[in-house]
Amino acid sequence: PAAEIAPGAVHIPGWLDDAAQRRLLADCRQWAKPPAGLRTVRMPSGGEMSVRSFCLGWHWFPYGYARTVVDGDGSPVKPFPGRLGELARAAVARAYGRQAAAPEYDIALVNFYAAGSHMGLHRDADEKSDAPVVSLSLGDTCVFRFGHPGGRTRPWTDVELRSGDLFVFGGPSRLAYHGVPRTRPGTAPPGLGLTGRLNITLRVSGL
Ligand code: MD3
Ligand code: FE
Repeated sequence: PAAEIAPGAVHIPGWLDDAAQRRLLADCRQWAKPPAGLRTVRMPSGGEMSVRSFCLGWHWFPYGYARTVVDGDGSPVKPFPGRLGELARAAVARAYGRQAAAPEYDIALVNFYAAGSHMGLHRDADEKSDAPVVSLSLGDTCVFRFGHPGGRTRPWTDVELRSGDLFVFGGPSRLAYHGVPRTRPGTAPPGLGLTGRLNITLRVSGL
């Protein structure tokens, strides 16, 4: 059953079936290869993120978007596949029902969480569009923390995200603080063949 965690933040457990999860994972394994493959993100402060990431369509770096891996191997970012655009539109329709204006999704940002990886509370404010962000989870279950737009303070809601879950963040939730305090290593579906967690976010750059 779908759950609205906050206005505009809709969680649909088990949206991707086993076959769709396996296909998305196989695609991610290809996209993660060099050039413009999976990399560690270094923050302006000098610290490194514990998750590793790659992008399609536009390359995210702290804090902006570029067409090349400006903070890595310098390669052009791989193209955004039309298939992921269709998946994003289907996800938004599933979460909100039919929408008036359907924007063109043009970014995939994929995060890999090995055991022990986490993501601190942050906002996604580098896109120049207020279109909803679509999140798809594969592999290990995680604890996802959803706060509010006012800062890294309580109240927040912790939700377990499992392999195949869809989460759509739009409207008043688009600029809310959120993060992943922990994953639960060893909880991935046995048939999937993934050690760790992958999160795929689909976004509209507005660029
Ligand atoms: C709420 N990723 O890539 S997905 C990120 O699981 C990110 O890897 C987390 O936060 C992950 O920026 C959380 C859920 C998510 C993604 C984007 C959002 C929630 C969001 C954008 C706005 C509001
Ligand atoms: Fe985020």
